[in-house]
Amino acid sequence: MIEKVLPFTVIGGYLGAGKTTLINSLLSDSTIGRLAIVVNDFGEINIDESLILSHDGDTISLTNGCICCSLADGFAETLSRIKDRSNEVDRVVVEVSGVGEPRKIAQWGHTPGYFLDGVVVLVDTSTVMERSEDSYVGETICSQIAAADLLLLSRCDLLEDQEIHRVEHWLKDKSSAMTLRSPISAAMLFGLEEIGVDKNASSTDHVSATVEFPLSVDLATIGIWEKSRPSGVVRVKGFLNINERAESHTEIQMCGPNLTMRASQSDSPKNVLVAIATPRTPKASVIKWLNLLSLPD
Ligand SMILES: Nc1nc2c(ncn2[C@@H]2O[C@H](COP(=O)(O)OP(=O)(O)OP(=O)(O)O)[C@@H](O)[C@H]2O)c(=O)[nH]1
Ligand SMILES: [Mg+2]
Repeated sequence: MIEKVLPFTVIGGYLGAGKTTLINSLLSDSTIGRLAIVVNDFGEINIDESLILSHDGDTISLTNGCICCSLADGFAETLSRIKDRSNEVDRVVVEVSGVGEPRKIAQWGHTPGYFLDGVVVLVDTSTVMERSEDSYVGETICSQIAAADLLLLSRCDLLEDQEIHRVEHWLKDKSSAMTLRSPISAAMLFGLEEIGVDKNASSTDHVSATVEFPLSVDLATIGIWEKSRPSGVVRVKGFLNINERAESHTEIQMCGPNLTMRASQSDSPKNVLVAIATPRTPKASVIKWLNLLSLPD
């Protein structure tokens, strides 16, 4: 039997940037499966009492199948407890302390039984440029930003478009990660809908393209394809038969700039990739890019 491996997503960002707000929105989204949320302290998340099924010391079980775990006993112990319940959970999401280093926490995503799905860093659009120059906290903020695979801009609702553009432009110098404005759908954040499910069910404005591949693909072709990703593409997920990995069907995950490949645990025999791009990305460019994988050498 193949051991279940849980995706591990890190949510970082400076104090008050919006990490818990994002996590609360994930907990109320029924489309993304059963989450194990890891937080320093339960006080940080605002769990609706009526959703609590049971509270057992360091774990709260919710009626929607999600669990919340406090880090009271440290990461090793908490991840071991979640692994014991891996049949009840589909993914792990960790909120990093506002002054913590997301990249360090991301290392726990390499614990056996888990794989690192990505580091999402919340950025308070209204203060980040000013705070980044603060002699006390500037370094922390810049290093959090540099650790991101995906940057999520919060408080855009309070700002003019021009100010948001200014921050987006500024971030380009600090990080090569994709930048999106919050709120985004949970499906978007996690690489979304399973293959075969209604592809229009994800965020309305984002561009989604699906391509099936009749033949298996070389690793060298994947290397070239990865480097030519159109800038709007933020997420790719799916399955491929890869010549050099002929022993198994391979699951492909791309979150921001990171490409991950691992043996598929799905029964799906399809070779198919779904790519999601930011609004206004020409769909044709996304399809053309996916099709690079089926070009002859
Ligand atoms: N207007 C607005 N308020 C937001 C947004 N995101 C978060 N907030 C508010 O900002 C405050 C802090 O948000 P949290 O989600 O608790 O921030 P956090 O990053 O978890 O904070 P710490 O855990 O203390 O580091 C709360 O009052 C939120 O309601 C946003 O996009 N727009
Ligand atoms: Mg918080």
